[in-house]
Amino acid sequence: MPESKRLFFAIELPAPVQRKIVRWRAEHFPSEAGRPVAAANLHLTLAFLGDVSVEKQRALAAQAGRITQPEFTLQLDDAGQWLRSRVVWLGTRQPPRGLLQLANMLRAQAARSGCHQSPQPFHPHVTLLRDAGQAVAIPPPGFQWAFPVKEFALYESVFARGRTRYTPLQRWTLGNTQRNSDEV
Ligand code: 3AM
Repeated sequence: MPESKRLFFAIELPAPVQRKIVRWRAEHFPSEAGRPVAAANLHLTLAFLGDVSVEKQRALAAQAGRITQPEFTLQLDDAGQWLRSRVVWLGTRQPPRGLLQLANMLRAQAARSGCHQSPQPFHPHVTLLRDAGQAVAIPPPGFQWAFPVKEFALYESVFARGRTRYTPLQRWTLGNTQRNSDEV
């Protein structure tokens, strides 16, 4: 069988934000609320690709490299639970246009490359707890954690020894308007 990897595009969270999230989660959710996502795995998914061959990975990476999108600021100021997917999440009340455009482009490129895309609209979120099948009280986020997003990454998801680990394989810088201005 040809080698394939389970891949997705995502935004990495700065380590200090990951630490703040973990502290906030520990203060507000009992351990039975769900399975906490490890601090280093906290991310915001842009497009899920599924199991991808080496050739398709190369093609998707080449297409991602052609995206020219401005940087934006992401403000985590919302929280909620989706009972159907059994997750508790953090999100943003007003997703920046740059975030939505970036996700839409990556999702469209993935669909054109034959990666099945969910028909659900993109709901930017950072998953905090999985297997959260019982409704839990979601405290109003008493924070507005904002950070600049200057790049996005292609991640591999590996499940080994009972643990899932997300590893960034490749990164692309946002705000690369050089190419645009070259074309003018
Ligand atoms: O950002 P989150 O953690 O919600 O749920 C999985 C995770 O998203 C999602 O891809 C991210 C990295 O694993 N995911 C897993 N399987 C999926 C699927 N079949 C999926 N998203 C859509 N369809």
